Amino acid sequence: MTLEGTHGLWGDLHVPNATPDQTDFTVIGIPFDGLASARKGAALAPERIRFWSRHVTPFSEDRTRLADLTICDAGDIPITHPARDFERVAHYVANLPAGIPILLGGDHSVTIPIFQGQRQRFANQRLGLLWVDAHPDLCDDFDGSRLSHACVLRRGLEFGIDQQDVCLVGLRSWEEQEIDLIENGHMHVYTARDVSELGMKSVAADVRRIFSRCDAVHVSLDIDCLDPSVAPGTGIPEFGGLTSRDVLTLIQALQGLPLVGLDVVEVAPPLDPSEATVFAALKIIMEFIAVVARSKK
Ligand SMILES: [Mn+2]
Repeated sequence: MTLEGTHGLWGDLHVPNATPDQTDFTVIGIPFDGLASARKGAALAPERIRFWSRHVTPFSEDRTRLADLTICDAGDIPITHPARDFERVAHYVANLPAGIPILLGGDHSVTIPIFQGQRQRFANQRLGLLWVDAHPDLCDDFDGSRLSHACVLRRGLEFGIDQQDVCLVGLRSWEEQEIDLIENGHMHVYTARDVSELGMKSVAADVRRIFSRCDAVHVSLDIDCLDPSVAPGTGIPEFGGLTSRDVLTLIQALQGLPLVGLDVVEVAPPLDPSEATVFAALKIIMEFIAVVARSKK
């Protein structure tokens, strides 16, 4: 193993000098953690995930060959002034061509403009949202900010994502201002304890059924959905989380659905010297790519 990597960028899937209209996926890093409420570090995730992407193989765990698919790694969109620069992210996402964006946070606030962009990109279509997270991020305002990483899904609903087309999986932590929407709203909620008691196969089958009526499905995955014993490198680790197998089962169950995007957020490399959290994110991304590869066959 050399320091440069055993493979090229993204396990050899990256095509140098390609543009997003020429590839199956577009990778975009958003290295920003200015709206994380507790521990920071997620701004360093895109660089570390890309670095280790040279050490993953172009196969999924079930030996799906990924080499037929292509990635354009479009680099990073820097955020210095969120109110202004989030507009750039939303505009970029809204105007992407047909391929599937894979967005690397950053704290979860970067998903606010991603939702905005996806809502515009699939205007007049039924856009489903799979939210995999320890937290629902449904606060209207947090620490004086409406762009906080605790307000992400609330903003997404305001952009016009229908509550009935939202599935939340892995939840286990709540703020007072979120309780009413969780208990009296119309979203589909599967807590981490539900997953433990029902089994992820059963939960994933529900999720598939709910999204089967959607025209497009975006996946937003906060790495803190995982139990901190397997992914400690995140701002707010929450005890009692999903297993790594749970998350893979959920991702793999998405096969055949009209997937239109993935964001992976809240990976904070400085908080996990083992970098297992970075590798968890990479595995999730590569298995997501494999789902698309199998759907194309
Ligand atoms: Mn979270």
